[in-house]
Amino acid sequence: MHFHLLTIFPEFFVSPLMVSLIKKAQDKGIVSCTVHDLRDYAAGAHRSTDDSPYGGSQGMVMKPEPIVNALEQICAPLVDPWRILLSPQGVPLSQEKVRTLATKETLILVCGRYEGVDERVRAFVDEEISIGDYVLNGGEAAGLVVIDAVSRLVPGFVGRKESTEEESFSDGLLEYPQYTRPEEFRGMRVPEVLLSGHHAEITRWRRRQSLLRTQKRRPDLLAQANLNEEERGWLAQKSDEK
Ligand code: J9T
Repeated sequence: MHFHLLTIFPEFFVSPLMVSLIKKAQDKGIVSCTVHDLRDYAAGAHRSTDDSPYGGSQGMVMKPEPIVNALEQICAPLVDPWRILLSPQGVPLSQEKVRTLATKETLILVCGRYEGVDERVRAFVDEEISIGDYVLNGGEAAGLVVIDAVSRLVPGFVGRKESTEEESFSDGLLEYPQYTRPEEFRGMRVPEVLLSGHHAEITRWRRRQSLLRTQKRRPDLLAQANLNEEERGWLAQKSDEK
């Protein structure tokens, strides 16, 4: 999986991409991240990448030429690059979207600044993605979120297959509670079933905890989740008990 980031702040990406699993994945050669400075694609003595908005208002707007020049030059030698503009106006990022993005060979992530990019840039990208309903100073942090979420689905990125598959959202439910040593911490004990060694019971307990937690915290997710009749019945009974 190849990621290309287009930004006016290339330094932003130095340390986040140099630590932990994303660093290991790059060392292993299963992921590559290339950061492009938009200034390198800007014309004029000042190589400016932004300008004041037509019609007037506060702030600056990113000029179209540096972004489109960069997209054209970077994409020219690539096979089927998928170009994404990160913006609060985009399609919300979800695990399903992440899975689709992980099927691409190369993602080009255009990081805009808070005030916005010239509208005509949108004609040169394949899609626009938002990481949530809030505003950032720039698309850089959003670009990192996309890289983080997508790269962990690249085969070989996470050690064990289960660790990606079992976690929250992969089956549309929140994750069950996790515990490690000690058995008792500040008066709170680890649930007995987890100490029992009965694998079938542990699996059932975890599934039910996932169901309860999702019902309580994210009922919107539960409506979409893949539950069987028995699970739906059990949950209905649980909420009647309250
Ligand atoms: C400037 O970019 C943003 O503010 C942004 C990008 C992607 N998702 C968001 N929610 C915000």
